[in-house]
Parts: sequence; C-alpha cells; structure tokens
Amino acid sequence: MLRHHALALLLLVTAATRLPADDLATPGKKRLNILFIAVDDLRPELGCYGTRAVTPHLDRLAASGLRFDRAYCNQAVCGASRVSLMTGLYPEHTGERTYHVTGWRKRWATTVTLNQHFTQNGYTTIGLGKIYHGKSGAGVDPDNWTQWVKVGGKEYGDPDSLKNPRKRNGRSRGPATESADIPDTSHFDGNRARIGAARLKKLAKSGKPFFLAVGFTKPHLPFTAPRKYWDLYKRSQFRLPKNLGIPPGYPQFARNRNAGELRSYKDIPLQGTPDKFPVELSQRLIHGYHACASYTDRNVGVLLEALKTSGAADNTIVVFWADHGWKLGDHSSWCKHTNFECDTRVPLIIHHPRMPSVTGNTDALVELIDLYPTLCDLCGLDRPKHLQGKSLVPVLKDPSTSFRRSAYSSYPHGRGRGRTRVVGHSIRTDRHRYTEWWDQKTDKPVARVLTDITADPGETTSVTDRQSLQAMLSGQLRNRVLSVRKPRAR
Ligand SMILES: [Ca+2]
Repeated sequence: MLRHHALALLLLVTAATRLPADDLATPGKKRLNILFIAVDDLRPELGCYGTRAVTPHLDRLAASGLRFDRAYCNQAVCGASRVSLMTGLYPEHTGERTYHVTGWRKRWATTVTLNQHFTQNGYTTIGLGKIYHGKSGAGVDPDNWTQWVKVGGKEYGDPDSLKNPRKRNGRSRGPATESADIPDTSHFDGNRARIGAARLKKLAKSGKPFFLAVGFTKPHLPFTAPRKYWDLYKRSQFRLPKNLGIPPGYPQFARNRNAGELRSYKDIPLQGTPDKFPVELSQRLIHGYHACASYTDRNVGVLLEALKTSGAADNTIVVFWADHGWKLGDHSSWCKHTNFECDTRVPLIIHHPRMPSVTGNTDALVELIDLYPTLCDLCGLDRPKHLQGKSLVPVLKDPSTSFRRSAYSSYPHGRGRGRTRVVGHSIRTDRHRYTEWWDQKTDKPVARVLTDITADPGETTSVTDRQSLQAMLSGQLRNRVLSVRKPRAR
C-alpha cells in the first residue's frame, strides 16, 4: 500500500515537473523552431551590456528578449567550451579540454549531442560556421545534422596581409588586424550570414520545425573586419583598462602572461611581456576587437532580418551566445585561457516569441551547459539523461528568480618547468569569485584566491581576512567538482 502511495506521489511529481515543458511547447500550435547563433571569443562587449560597442542589431534582439548579465562558460577556450555546451557535459567530466579537442566524437561516440537530439526528434537541423571548433571533419559532428553546410571565405582581404607571414607551430599567420575596404561577404562570417539567411527562409517555407545553427568566428583573432566597421570608432577613444596586474595570491602559472595566441601574428612583438606593448598597438587591438564586434552584429542582423521576413518569426526562439570572454589588456594580458571573470563571463540573449516573461535582464548565475536542457524544455523534447546542466526555464518564467548558488568554470594549466598539470577550479557566487588550483594527480590545492567582484569588478585585489567565508566556499567548490565528475546516466 505504502509503495502504491509512493508510486502515485512519484507520478504526480513527475507530471508536475513535466508540465512546464509541455506547457511551453504549447500543443496545438506550430512547433517552435530554434535559431542558434554562436559567436567566438566575444565578451559582453555590446551596446546592450552598457559598453561603447556599436551593436544595434544585438541591442534590438536584447530589447525583445532576456539579457543574461551573469552567464559563464564552463572553460575559457573554444573547443572545450563548445563540446561541453553541445554534449551537455562538463569539461571536468569528459576531459575534453583543449582548444581543438580533436577526436572527441570517437571518445564520446554514444553521447547524444544537442543537434543530434533535435534531429532524432523530427527537426530539420542545419549547421554552418563555427558551432563546434573547426569548419569540417568529425569534430563538427557532421553525421548528426540533417545537413552540415560548408561555407567558404577569406581570412584576409588585403593581399599585403598574406606577404611574409609569421610561421610558428606549423601555422602561417598574417597581421593581427586588417581594415580592408572590401564587402562583408569577402570574409567567412559575411558569407555565413548570407547563406544562413537563405537557409532560414527555405526552412521557414518547409513548414517543418527546424534547428538552424550559425556560428561566427569574429571577434576571434585576427581582427579582420571591413573598414566601415573600423570607421564606427575613433582609435584615440580606446585606452588600456584599469585592472592591470593580478590579485595577490593568484599564481603566475594561471595568468596567461605571455598571451601566446596573439604572438602567432606577424605584427606582434615576440619579445617582452604584453604590458610592454607600445600604446599604439594596444589601441589598435582594442579598436580591432570593437570593429569585429560591430561586424558580427551586422552579420547577426542579416539573420534576424531574414527571420523577420521569413514568416517564421512568431514561432522561432533565438539564442545568442559566445563561447567565452577575452582580455583586452585586462590583467596586463590578452586572449582567454584563465579563470578570470573577464575570460569566463559571456553574453547570452534569449528571445522567445510566446513567453512575455522573457524580457529585460536577469542577474541569475547561469552556465552555458544549461542551454541544452533549456532548449529541450522549450521545444517539448525529453531531456537526455546524461545532461549535467539545469534548465533555465525557471529564469525565463521569472528573471528575478535565484537559480544557481554558483557558476562553475575550470581551466587546466602547466606549472613550472616540469609542467605539472594543475586544474583551476572556480566558482562565481552572487558576490565573489573563488578559485583553487588543484594538482591534477592528487587533487590537492596548490593555490587559492578569493576576490570580491562586487567591490572590485576588475578582479585585482584578493580577500584574505575572511577565513570562514573562504572555508565555506572551498567546501562548496569541492562539492561542485566532485558532483560534475560523477558517472553519467546512460
Ligand atoms: Ca572561442
């Protein structure tokens, strides 16, 4: 008898927890489509986030949807972040941690990816550009889209850019920036916007539900954007940020001090730390980053305009996200590859045509890993059991809701000459960022730092006089790491 009651209760609870998904998918109405827009290396450097970037299309998207002000990636590098989002598994769980994660699909052959799940549920799924790291090959999960579309383009438009490239680590690179007077569609991203828009119109006409994923690679280096986007800014307006240096206690090995990725471009000095870069170079890089943000904004605009005229706008959810943040001179460095706030925080905007509550902004702490279960719920699809993220539906229903206690990111580093591996585990709570670097073999912390982001948003000072707070956060962090490592359900 007791077992029957327990079963009835379980069924009741299950039905209750399933209701929102069924409710949101609104049976009887046309199934919802997804326009999934990924951007590479973009920190929240957008007008709608209160910065000087000129990004009118994304500002309009944010005004028609919900802007997440405290969204975090799970690892601040391309490949690892994207495989994590698309598999719904943490990098600490899968060990897929490098920028290119070659071969991840073989190692996780039976894991159902986000695109695969939508394909298996009757969606037409089209992917193009940079969704996973890379443009083609097994790493883009080509067999699990209805169609993976290859799109061409040029990295550089000016023939001089390609002369005398810098050769390093088997790669040949031109300059870190270029402002050629060329059409938008000369570069990869302009082409991706054009082809993505054409695909979108075709998909809308088909009458079948679709999941269209378009990935743009700017503002990833090199900062090559058509000149008109550079002309939106005056170079003299750009200055190095004020948050130079690192918090006391922050280990040197976790700093990304040399900005190695940037050094592969031929116009970047090979000698000297980045804080010794000439002012003109720093200004040109910051200018280039903004020009690329504006170029990306225009490319997103091409997709959004196509959606507007496609006839599918009233039943298409738009999700805009970036794979991780970036340092624009912050902490006396450049690029990503750390646990700092500016490397882990990302822009995230969700537009929902049928949920009036999806508006304004939210302070909820969320992670990119949460997108997979969210999209399942919004489209009325079952969530695969292996997913480690949390559905954002409660935040979409009430943006003032408190959602996670902390957002978790991790980043591996070599330590010292012997290159002992350590992993930086970091949680962002309502007020603080707490990071421990653990020896990868023993799990023993080798360094830790607590920063108060509310009081010190640039994250250059550390809190050392709050032992009980540090102990509490240390326990919270350990629990999170151990929980993400747990074997997944099959
Ligand atoms: Ca990236």
